[in-house]
Amino acid sequence: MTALDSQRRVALITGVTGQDGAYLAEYLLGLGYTVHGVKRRSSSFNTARIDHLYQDPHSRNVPFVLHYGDMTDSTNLIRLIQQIRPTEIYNLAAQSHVGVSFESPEYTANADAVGVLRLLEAIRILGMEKETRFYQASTSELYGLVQEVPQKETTPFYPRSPYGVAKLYGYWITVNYREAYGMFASNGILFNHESPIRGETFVTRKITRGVARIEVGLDEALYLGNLEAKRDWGHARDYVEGMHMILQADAADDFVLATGETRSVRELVELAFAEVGRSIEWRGKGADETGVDNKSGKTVVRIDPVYFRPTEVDLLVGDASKAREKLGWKPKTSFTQMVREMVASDLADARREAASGKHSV
Ligand code: NDP
Ligand code: GDR
Repeated sequence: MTALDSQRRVALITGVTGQDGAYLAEYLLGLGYTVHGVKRRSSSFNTARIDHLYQDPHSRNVPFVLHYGDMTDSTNLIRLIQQIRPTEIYNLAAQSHVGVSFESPEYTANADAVGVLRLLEAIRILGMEKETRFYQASTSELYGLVQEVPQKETTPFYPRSPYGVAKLYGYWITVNYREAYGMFASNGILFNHESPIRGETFVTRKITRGVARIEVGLDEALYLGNLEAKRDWGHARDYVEGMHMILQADAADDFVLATGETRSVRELVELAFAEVGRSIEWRGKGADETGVDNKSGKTVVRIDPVYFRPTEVDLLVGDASKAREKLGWKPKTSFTQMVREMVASDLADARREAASGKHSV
């Protein structure tokens, strides 16, 4: 590697059109990186989260470049890495919805497990083991059935979904390539992280968006599944900084990123409604439970069993001491601040939609 090469800061982000991809791309551009992102071909626009990052997509001088690609297509991944010669690869692409993974388990394994292998093999085939650092988006879903609380790097894994099992392969193949070929390949074991650009079907965003739409009069009720599940929810903006820190460490390693606090879905519902001045009274039990808004007396939360999973992860709470001590990483945004930011953003969207008249109640 020449001296000039050692100064190159070129990142390749798979999953750049997703929540974390968008925050990470913005963060790395701010640090002066040239950022290449992989997006999937779609029949409609799928770059809404990153459109603000380039002024003119036709300009040749922008440090942000998008390429078509897919985690299920080895030749495409090899060609992209060969052309771009990234100094850092962030593998964020995945079928990331746990519930959906029960519906599409084979595709989830292909993209989320074998996809990781395809990227690692591409680095090896191209002889870039010493040139490229690799980040794998591992997950607290690896812990699954509770073995230890709080969960840390040494806690045994027991995944509870096709998604979790696919990610388990991704975790271990990353460790294996590090050990077998001396690659700088690290796992970030990230607990749930959310934001105003979180996908609308994950429970946090579904709740904040639902609350906003009920408040504005676009919807009447929010339909949810298991209210008792507990998660350690942080803000995506803080977590992408941790991803970058993981690749700047002296040696490749695996790190938990988490807040250390846990809350139930029920508490999240109550907090989000409180943001618009409503309090919820719970009535009934199980699938017949409802949440009644004390202000209007209307039922605003209902249970739909379709959202229950065949096997559930009941309790996640992470211990990020290793990341704090070795990387200096800690989360900056509180749970309440994050929910407030999400409700405010969804309220603005709902008000725009209501004003445009393009809605059906
Ligand atoms: P999103 O679902 O928001 O984004 C996933 C991204 O992957 C999207 O850009 C999506 O493209 C892309 N993608 C999906 N399948 C393929 C494929 N076959 N080929 C290429 N790209 C594909 O997820 P997040 O941003 O929330 O998460 C990022 C990563 O971190 C994921 O791997 C997720 O599993 C993992 N993770 C997330 C956590 C969280 O709480 N957010 C916690 C721990 C891990 P498109 O936009 O076209 O759908
Ligand atoms: P999770 O996130 O499965 O933790 O995976 P999600 O927000 O989907 O579910 C969290 C918990 O809420 C319960 N729940 C519901 N979930 C959804 N989606 N919709 C509902 O209506 C609903 N009602 C209750 C779920 O059962 C679950 O217990 C996320 C993803 O980002 C993964 O990619 C990532 O790896 C993990 O976080 C860490």
